[in-house]
Amino acid sequence: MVGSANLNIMIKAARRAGRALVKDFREVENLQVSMKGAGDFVSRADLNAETLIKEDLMGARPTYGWLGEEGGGAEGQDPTRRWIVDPLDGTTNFLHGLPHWAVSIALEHKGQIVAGVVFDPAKDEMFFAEKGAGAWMNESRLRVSGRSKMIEALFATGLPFGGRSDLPETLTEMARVAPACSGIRRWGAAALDLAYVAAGRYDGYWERRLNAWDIAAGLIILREAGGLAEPIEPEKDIVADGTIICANEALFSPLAKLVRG
Ligand code: 2AM
Ligand code: CA
Ligand code: CA
Ligand code: CA
Repeated sequence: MVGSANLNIMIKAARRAGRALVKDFREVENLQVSMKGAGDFVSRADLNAETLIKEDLMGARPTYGWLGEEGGGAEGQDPTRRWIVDPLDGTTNFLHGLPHWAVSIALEHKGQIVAGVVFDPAKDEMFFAEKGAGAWMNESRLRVSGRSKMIEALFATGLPFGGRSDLPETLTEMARVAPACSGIRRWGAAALDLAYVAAGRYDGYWERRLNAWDIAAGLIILREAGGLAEPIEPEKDIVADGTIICANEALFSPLAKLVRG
């Protein structure tokens, strides 16, 4: 697919940050790590990757606003456009030497996500989408799975990490979903969970307490691949509420019903 200029800027930025992250990942034991809160780690790799991405994106589009996990937010001269960036989604995996983490970059226009890139450098998988142009992984078009039987479905979720009060809710949801499906995975990188539903690897995914930078890019990739997504409480907004249930068309309702209880 031939992407827009902005998409190409995003892909280039994700690749550059990805190269830096791969170097840090090879020597992860030497990384400086600090704690932002209970169970919430940040390393020099997260910070360095965000600096590189910001340099590329703000260098190319200096009037856009910015929201990054590590750098906070800033309104731009153009208040209608904003980059939403998680420089390293899956920091805990990264710090444990598990090759399951990604760079997540989204572009928002007038409150809507119009483009998203989720890059997994360890597997060289570049997931991307633009509004109305479909979703892709490297050269392949993405499509959510065609499975329609709950008992054959593989779902993903995220378990609340240290210090979060919503662990009981997620455990209760898992207790309802697990007996009805063929398995639940919990890999700890929300952006990849969404990209994997888009790619038909998982049939669905749900999680609570996510931030805009965890889901903005993955969400447009999922929707452009034909996936359905709603917040856990249907009248809310996914990004604002930070909760999500998503799946292919056939499995969305049965999964949502079990998650919502
Ligand atoms: P992160 O690695 O960028 O922090 C896993 O279910 C999701 O939750 C990931 O997207 C992960 O993103 C995020 N996450 C894990 N621990 C977190 C924490 N302590 N605070 C905020 N988000 C966290
Ligand atoms: Ca983090
Ligand atoms: Ca994240
Ligand atoms: Ca992060």
